[in-house]
Amino acid sequence: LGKFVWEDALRLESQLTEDERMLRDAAAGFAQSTLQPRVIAAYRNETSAPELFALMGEAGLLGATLPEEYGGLGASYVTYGLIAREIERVDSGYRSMMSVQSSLVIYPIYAYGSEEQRQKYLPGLASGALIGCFGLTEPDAGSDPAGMKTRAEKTATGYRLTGAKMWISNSPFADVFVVWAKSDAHGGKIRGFVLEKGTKGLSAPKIEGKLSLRASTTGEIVMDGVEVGEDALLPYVEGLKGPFGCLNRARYGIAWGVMGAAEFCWHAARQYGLDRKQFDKPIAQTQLFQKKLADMQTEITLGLQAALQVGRLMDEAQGAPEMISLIKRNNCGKALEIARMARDMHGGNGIAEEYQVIRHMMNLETVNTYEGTHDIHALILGRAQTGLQAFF
Ligand code: TGC
Ligand code: FAD
Repeated sequence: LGKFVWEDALRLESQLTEDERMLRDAAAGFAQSTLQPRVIAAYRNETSAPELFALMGEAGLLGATLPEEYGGLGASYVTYGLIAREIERVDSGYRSMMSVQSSLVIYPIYAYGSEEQRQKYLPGLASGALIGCFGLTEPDAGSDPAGMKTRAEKTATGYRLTGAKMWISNSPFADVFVVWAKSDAHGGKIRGFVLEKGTKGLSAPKIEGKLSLRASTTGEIVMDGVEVGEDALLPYVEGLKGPFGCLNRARYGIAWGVMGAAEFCWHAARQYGLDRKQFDKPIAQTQLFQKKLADMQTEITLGLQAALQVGRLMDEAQGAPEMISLIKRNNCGKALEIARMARDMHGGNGIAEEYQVIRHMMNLETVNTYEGTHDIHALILGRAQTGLQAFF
């Protein structure tokens, strides 16, 4: 009979390649040495940290799946997931900064961009010299992005963009803005545009007062007649499948990432239960406490196995969007429950920043909502099994 390792119950470790383990260890080293020491104060003070992009780039954490010729590592989707897990073990906001840059900015420029656009932006984005953001959501179009109002009108030399995007990660300090707009010149179809900071009419005010994801900076994108050349259009995609192609990758990374946050909370709760005594015994020696630990261990182990399976399928170009909805929805929901449970198991200390579980809990409320809410992914899965559309 084999040995049972409590923190790796189904031996995920043995299912990874040597390369995957090596890149995962490098990401874990970066996350613990560079991100962990700053996160408590960054969250408390809602600190903007654009300088982290260059550090992440140097550590090879941006655009990991991008081919080497454009500045990436040419790594597998499993590796990308493992990186997300290590960063989110520290904070969902830092993982957000990384995944927007990798899946929502680098990916569309690589997949839908011209060779000139690839050469112009990708090396800088992969090194972190350039910071990107992704504008899909609007004040009146969140779960239903087809309802967007942002318009691109044709001009003699290119396009004029008018509209507003809301809740955009990284936008206040972004250099490169991938935005989605309905284009009159393309029969009102949704098209992607790459805008650059400093262009007349483009601004990105910061959204203040978030009580979740405070280590990541979020803003609006205001486009007041922003004029760009023909070369700003992403030529090779049309319609909602453009932004959704990017979201597939980001949602997949989130499914791994939230398991990192959940693992942090689980391990912290276990240790706290071993150290803390009430009624003359460690609270970890009570049945209720152990049941909670068993539930955490079970859900995390299953969530990681599911993420690994989807990653392997993506690496074989066999991943389907509905598989990604399943793991994004379930892993976010379970991670949020685990963080709330860990908060409870820490008693009063659970609300203190020093113990960190309440920060993860607050962050996971955002992660459960963005990139398709928990319920929107249920509707995607409901449609896939009934053939019936329940959105409207
Ligand atoms: P629907 O009719 O289903 O589809 C329209 C077109 O899009 C195609 N499509 C997809 N293509 C690739 N991958 C997918 N996952 C796709 N889903 C749909 C579809 O084939 C169709 O193509 P075509 O060629 O026939 O036109 O669209 P719908 O309007 O009914 O949408 C329904 C719904 C609810 C599924 C969708 O709108 C949705 O997923 N809503 C959630 C919105 C969302 O996820 N927003 C995310 C914003 S970005 C963000 O949150 C970043 S936070 C990141 C961070 O900080 O880490
Ligand atoms: P709504 O769509 O208004 O949803 C409100 C509630 O109604 C939810 O519970 C939802 O599940 C429910 N609901 C909606 N439609 C239905 C339906 N048909 N049936 C049943 N229930 C329904 N967006 C970007 O484009 N880029 C970013 O970088 C980005 N970063 C973000 C960062 C943060 C911190 C946050 C909070 C959000 C970010 N978003 C970003 C936006 C995010 O994707 C949206 O908030 C999300 O898609 C939900 O849209 P909404 O907020 O408009 O909520």
